[in-house]
Amino acid sequence: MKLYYAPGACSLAPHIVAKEAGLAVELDKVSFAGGRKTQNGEDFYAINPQGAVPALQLDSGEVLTEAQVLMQYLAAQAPEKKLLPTEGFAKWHGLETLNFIATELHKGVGALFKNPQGDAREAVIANIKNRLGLLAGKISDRPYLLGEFSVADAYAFVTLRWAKAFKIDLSPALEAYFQRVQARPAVQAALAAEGLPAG
Ligand SMILES: N[C@@H](CCC(=O)N[C@@H](CS)C(=O)NCC(=O)O)C(=O)O
Repeated sequence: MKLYYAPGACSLAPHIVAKEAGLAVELDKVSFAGGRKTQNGEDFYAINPQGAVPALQLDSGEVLTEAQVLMQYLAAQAPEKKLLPTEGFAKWHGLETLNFIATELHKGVGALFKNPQGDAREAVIANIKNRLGLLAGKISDRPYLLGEFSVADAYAFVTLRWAKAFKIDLSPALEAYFQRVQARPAVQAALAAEGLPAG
């Protein structure tokens, strides 16, 4: 399998999941500057017409996109690692949590990459603060979002990393959660492989 990624982008989440799952995944870095080229100079639009990372190329040659789907696929390749509940209501709660992260946090915090100004920026930041409060409520007093570590934590971690980079203060509970996820060896390994410092 090959994961197309950009350092620190949402592709970091499936990268962490691959490491947590112990799967051998080749990395291919996509450059956003000067057109979307892979590190071998291929046209990334030919792999994902949206031009967005992450994309996962399977050994069959098929390509999967959409971060939360990649993470579900990777988790399913190593069921013994229990990276996402697959039974009962816990399964639906896990999917609910992933969708919340994708649509509210990934796209919510990600809006700051478009560099909104003035009132528009204030509105984006107010929305992010509200959604971070909701995230903290979902974690509550548990170590991880679904109780045990899951792909949802890898995804939430990436969006919290962005929030911190944009100087949005995390509550003490969310900061402790961020540090707990970051301390995991698989997270450290993925950060190092992407050349990223710990936050
Ligand atoms: N719907 C996609 C969106 C992925 C996405 O937003 N990727 C960002 C990086 S975090 C990207 O590649 N942006 C560049 C672009 O879309 O042109 C998913 O959930 O995976």
